Amino acid sequence: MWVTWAFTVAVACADADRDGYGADDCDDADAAVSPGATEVCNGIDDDCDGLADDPSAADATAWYLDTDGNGLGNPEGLIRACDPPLATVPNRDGP
Ligand SMILES: [Ca+2]
Ligand SMILES: [Ca+2]
Ligand SMILES: [Ca+2]
Ligand SMILES: [Ca+2]
Repeated sequence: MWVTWAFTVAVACADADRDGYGADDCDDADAAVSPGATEVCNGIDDDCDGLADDPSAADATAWYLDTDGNGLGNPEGLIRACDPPLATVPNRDGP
């Protein structure tokens, strides 16, 4: 009897938000956050890789390094990020 009770409690604690992830869920209070979730730009670490809004985010934007400061980025200086990195612009020189 005790064993059954302990097992039930353990399972409940292992996946409180019922998203299918237990001990490896970095936010067990939010079903939208789990190692199987997609990273999106929202200020939180959706996919539990330790980085919030990392460049792999599904809706990250392309930014271009503007090394000469003319307001147009270098096409080779492409950076994907949620927020504009330092010295980058959302447009680029050339084609
Ligand atoms: Ca969970
Ligand atoms: Ca979760
Ligand atoms: Ca992440
Ligand atoms: Ca995020």
